[in-house]
Amino acid sequence: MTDTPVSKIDYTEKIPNNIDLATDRRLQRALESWQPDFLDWWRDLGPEVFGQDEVYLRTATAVGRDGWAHFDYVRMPEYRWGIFLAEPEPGRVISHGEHAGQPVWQQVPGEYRSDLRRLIVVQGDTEPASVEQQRHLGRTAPSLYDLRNLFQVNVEEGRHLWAMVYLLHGYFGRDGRAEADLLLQRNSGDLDSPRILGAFNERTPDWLAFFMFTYFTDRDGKFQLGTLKESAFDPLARTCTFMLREEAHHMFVGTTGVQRVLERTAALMVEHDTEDVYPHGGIPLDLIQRYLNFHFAVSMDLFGSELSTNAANYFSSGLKGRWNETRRADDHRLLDAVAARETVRDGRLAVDEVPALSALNLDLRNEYVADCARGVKRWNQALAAAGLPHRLTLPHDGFCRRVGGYSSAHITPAGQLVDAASWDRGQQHWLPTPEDRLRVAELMRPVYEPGRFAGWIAPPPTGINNQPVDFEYVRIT
Ligand code: BYC
Repeated sequence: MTDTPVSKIDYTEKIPNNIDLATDRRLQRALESWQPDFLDWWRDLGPEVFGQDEVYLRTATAVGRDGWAHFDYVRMPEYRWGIFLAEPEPGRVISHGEHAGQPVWQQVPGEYRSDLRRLIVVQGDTEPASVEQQRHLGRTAPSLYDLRNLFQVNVEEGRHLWAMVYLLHGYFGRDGRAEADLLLQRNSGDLDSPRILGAFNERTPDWLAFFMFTYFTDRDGKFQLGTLKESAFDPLARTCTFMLREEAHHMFVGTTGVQRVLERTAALMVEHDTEDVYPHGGIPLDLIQRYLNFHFAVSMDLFGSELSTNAANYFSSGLKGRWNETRRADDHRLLDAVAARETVRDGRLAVDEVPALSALNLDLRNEYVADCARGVKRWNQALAAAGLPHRLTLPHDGFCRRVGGYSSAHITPAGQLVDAASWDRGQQHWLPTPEDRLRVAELMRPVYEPGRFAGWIAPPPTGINNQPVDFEYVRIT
């Protein structure tokens, strides 16, 4: 394995990279033999239909902070998926855990091999899963602008898969190669061979679900990558640092997507003086809230249990840090620290004190919830700007959970513990109903004329890469 990366990305290679792949023949051969399987998977389970169409896409050309991307028309199967790591940080030392202060590792220590592999596999599994979940959405895009954003997200999730496969092939030998093959064999929603984490087996059937997914579920990606970026295993840290740069656009798609839906809904509510905007071609606010509740809850499950010895071990051994680890003003070891955890006790919600080291999934989840709340605040400003008193809210952390301490109880969005009968009665008000799904599906008609937008969503204020909003973002042949 070479440890001397170059910052410029070499596009003359079969697999573009900035890791000097040509000097490591074994790794190069391994990756080149995986590449056709990836392309087969992309053809079979990647975006439907659009193989010959030209899409105005961003491709990474360097890994520095500025000017790292190039925009041009690309046929998606010809997209240059590659392996890009952020620049090495000279003298970087481990930021947390029992090895804090020691130099970071360029190779995988034997004792952490299986834990590290597990983390990389779980991360890698989510990337192709999301592409599979979004496979059909191109048929019903509300505009060429949105269609292009969907494809940008898809090709970059494909690249993030490459990022994890590079680590598996480069550092985990034969079992790493076997895991890389399995990443293409498990599929979202497959009964026999599902994706590893729950949210990645849910459907993303329509564009409202897509925007909620990119807001809530991609945001789990942002926070998990933020902890892996602190890893003592430097190749993983540098890989995740660069992935986070691409991830920012995915956050943008979710935040602005929901915002534009809301703006349109608000405009229709004001224009027709009614909450029932569906007959006027809009998505009603209460339905948007139910989608929000669902996507928030399944994304909260992605953080695992509030108390987790896995999480404690990952932290102590240096494999996974905390969000903003280096900016935290504590000892970065947490041996005596405590944290507050809400739990269900004797039929009530109660807060207790737990060892901080065991509560690291909760620590990350709390950071995530605070970040989610910022978006909701922004969306509510759109409602306020339209002169409406209505507001969206994040449900309680315990709402509709299948993982962790809340999963044994029924908790309403407002945070009330209820019995099974009340839960069953309430569900139709709190979670998308079959009728909601049908109504949204009815509105999902493709609009593929430059500058035109479906009636349920407002146009964005600006285009991509300084192009006008009515730019031909996808040339459909
Ligand atoms: N569904 O000790 P616990 C992204 C399993 S998203 C099913 O509480 P731990 C992206 C768990 O694996 C970011 N199973 O969990 C977004 C464990 O199983 P084992 C993805 C679940 O280990 C959008 C057992 O339950 N990256 O990038 O502390 C588009 C006990 O659990 C679930 C990562 O997640 C679930 N929801 O924490 C594209 C980072 N939750 O080991 C991309 C890497 C838990 O006993 N992963 N389980 O068989 C991790 O750090 C941890 O594995 C987790 C779980 C945070 C996921």
